[in-house]
Amino acid sequence: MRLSRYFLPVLKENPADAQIASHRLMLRAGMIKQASAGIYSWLPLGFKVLRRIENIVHEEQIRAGHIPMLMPTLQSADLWRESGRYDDYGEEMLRIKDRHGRDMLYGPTNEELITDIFRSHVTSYKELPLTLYHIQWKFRDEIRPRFGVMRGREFLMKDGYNFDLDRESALHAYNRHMVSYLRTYERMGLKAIPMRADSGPIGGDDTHEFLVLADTGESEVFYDSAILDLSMDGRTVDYDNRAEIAALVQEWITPYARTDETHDEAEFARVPEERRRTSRAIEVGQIFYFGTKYSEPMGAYVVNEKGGRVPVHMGSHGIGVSRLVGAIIEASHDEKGIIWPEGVTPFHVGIVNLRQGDGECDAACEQLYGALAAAGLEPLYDDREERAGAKFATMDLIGLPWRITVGPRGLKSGVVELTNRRTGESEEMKPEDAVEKVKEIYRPHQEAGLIEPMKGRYFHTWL
Ligand code: 5CA
Repeated sequence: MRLSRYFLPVLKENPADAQIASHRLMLRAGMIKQASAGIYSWLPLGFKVLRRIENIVHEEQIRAGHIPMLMPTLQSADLWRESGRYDDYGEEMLRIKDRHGRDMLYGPTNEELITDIFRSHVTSYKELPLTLYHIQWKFRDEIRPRFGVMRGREFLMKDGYNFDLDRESALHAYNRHMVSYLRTYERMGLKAIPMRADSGPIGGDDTHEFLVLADTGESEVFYDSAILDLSMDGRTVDYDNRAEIAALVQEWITPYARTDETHDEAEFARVPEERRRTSRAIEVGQIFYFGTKYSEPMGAYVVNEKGGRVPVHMGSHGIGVSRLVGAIIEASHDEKGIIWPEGVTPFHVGIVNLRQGDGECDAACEQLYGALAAAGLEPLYDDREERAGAKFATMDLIGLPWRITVGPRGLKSGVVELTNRRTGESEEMKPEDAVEKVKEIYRPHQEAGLIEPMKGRYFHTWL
């Protein structure tokens, strides 16, 4: 993309209403614009990051054997009356009447809708296990929407639902979700810690939240610092191997890690003192096993091997897709702006032309641009007639992890400069070496995907 043809409405001043770094930086970097309280338009740069995050979520869900689909945002109240949640859900649910006076609602979550789909089509144990998921906008009429996309009223969530014949198989689905989530967050450059949590209005006994440590987080957490040493390290896993998946989960849930709702002082005291930590944290996902809470009242039964009719065991599993954009920024920024992890960056590398209009500089930039695009990468070329300082400030603000600077002085000795946004370190090298180096940096990210690297397309296709 050439910046001269893009829409990147950066703000020079700090917006007055933004209290935390991610909100401030998303507004300043032209990623979002508030439409009304807790509701945002995603401008091109923000939309790109959102799509990158979605893609990683899709890839890791599909890898785990879960099946993508799409359910609507508006739901009929009747289904919620069947589960008994229409009255329970309270003020957070946005209730709407259509022209015929029928009660509708903007879905805050989808347990009822998916259970209805399941019961309409699945009747036998032979069709199990089954996990369906979608990534769709949700609405919760939060009393205090704040911190930008972090606590929105309209927000994008991945929600997945497993249907299993018995508790054991449903717990394997729970474990599969935990492992796929750990891989997902790691690919986004995040350390998200699974913590025993409280189930709230979703219900059920087994639930873990995934938390990213950050001073501005809304949750209070208590943990054993040993958990920070754990990593999936890109490990490949066999999702059908119950023992292997259970062992991985065990590894992650053994160190003490809880939110304030389930925190137990006596147990925490058994963690060696030097490893006891308390912190604020951002909840970026939650998984639940709730057995037959929805299948029984809604009649989602299957015939089992012995010919009996049994309610299916279910769980639901959510990732805060739009919240993740803010959470990643909270975890990765400095005073100059955002620092995108390579896995989610909106553009892979910035190209800064220090003397636009100079024949040699322009040609060198065009060549870099073409070579990077041919490698399946997306460069953002700042080809505007602007001062060098302004170009650097924009690149720093929008946080691309790598920048190639092209200037007349360097070109005289045949070099450009490759700069790392995180460390600020720069290295001079031949343009073709800079291309090779950037290709090498992104190779593991391209290979981590199930899908072909983008070849000038805006979206990956998953299906
Ligand atoms: N049905 C279950 C799982 S599918 C569910 O709704 N879980 S949840 O309530 O925990 O939401 C899942 C994730 O959505 C949360 O972990 C959080 O990251 C995100 N989320 C929840 N509320 C908001 C909000 N108001 N703004 C942005 N993200 C939110």
